[in-house]
Amino acid sequence: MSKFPPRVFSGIKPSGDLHLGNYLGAIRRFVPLQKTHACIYCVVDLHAITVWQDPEDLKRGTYEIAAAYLAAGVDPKEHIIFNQSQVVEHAELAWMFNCVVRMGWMQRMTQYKDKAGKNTQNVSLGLFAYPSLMAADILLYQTTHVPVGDDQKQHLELTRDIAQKFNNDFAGSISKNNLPAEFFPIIEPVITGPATRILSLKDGAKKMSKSEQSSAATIYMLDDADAIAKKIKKAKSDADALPSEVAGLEGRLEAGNLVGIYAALADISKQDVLNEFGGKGFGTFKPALADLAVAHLAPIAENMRRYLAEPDEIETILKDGANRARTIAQKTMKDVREIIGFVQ
Ligand code: AQP
Repeated sequence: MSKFPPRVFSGIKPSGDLHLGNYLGAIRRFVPLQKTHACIYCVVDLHAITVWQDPEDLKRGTYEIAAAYLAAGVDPKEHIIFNQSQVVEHAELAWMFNCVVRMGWMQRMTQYKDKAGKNTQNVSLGLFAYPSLMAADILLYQTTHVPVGDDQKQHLELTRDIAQKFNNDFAGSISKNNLPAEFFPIIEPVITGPATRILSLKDGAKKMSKSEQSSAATIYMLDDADAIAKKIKKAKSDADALPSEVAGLEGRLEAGNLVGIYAALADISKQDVLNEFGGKGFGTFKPALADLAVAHLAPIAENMRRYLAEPDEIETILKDGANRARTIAQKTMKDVREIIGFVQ
């Protein structure tokens, strides 16, 4: 068992409008973890600027993500909600990790390859170094568990490698400073449930994403009931009835996606969904999914709008969260500077 107290860290970047994938893959799963773990939920604005962000949109996105955390049920008093740029230690530790991580490790990151595409000479250095910053976000708080969607799995594996390499590279200094040999924890990814990868409603080969251009492909958290129902009814599907066993969804990406969304919203398994809808066509299933999605998401959107109408309240919550996060971060960084050999 890990000697570290159970602590959760996760974040979402304000790089566009928050969508159902962010909600089901991450935010929805943040809430129950509050019962068993000390949780730190961050708006990772330093990550957002790895691609160009209009300053006004960046601010708006930051409020929106904080509002979504609150509306979904994260308790900012018992736990911590803050935006990353208010705790400068994230950037400091990321620099140190840039000097630990190897180029070859970073070059293998598929998210970088996908985002850079053929444009590798013209994307920011920050986009390439993104996984070091993510490792710093997590390890700064000696986090043990990280709930994320499936697309972040490779970055979490890299975080484990960075922690391991740091612990090994500095083993002598860690011991000389009377610190535990496992200075940084080897984190556990929490990638569970039926909705770890929500797909575009228009193309099952792509994940639902903030940077998707087609709004018909994406359910946004602030969509109204009408828009949600329309998008689900027009979502790409196929001509066959739903199977009665999960194995029957193999190779039917769009059908599997819609069944996964239903399961996640109803908090049941995909098999439970098929027990109810197996043998039925999309003419029956889509309206039922639309009703469920509206019933679940509309109250959250309403709650988000209430928070968004009070930006001062959000700012107070973020500032208070940042103050508490900083206290933990400063303690870690004091030890890290000592371990590395910086005079302080
Ligand atoms: N489609 C998805 N299905 C399930 N989980 C998802 N997540 C993102 N998309 C899906 C999870 O949401 C959390 C926050 O993601 P992020 O904001 O850090 O960046 P991302 O994964 O790159 O998300 P986007 O929406 O696709 O943003 P852009 O287009 O700006 O890159 C993470 O836990 C992620 O796994």
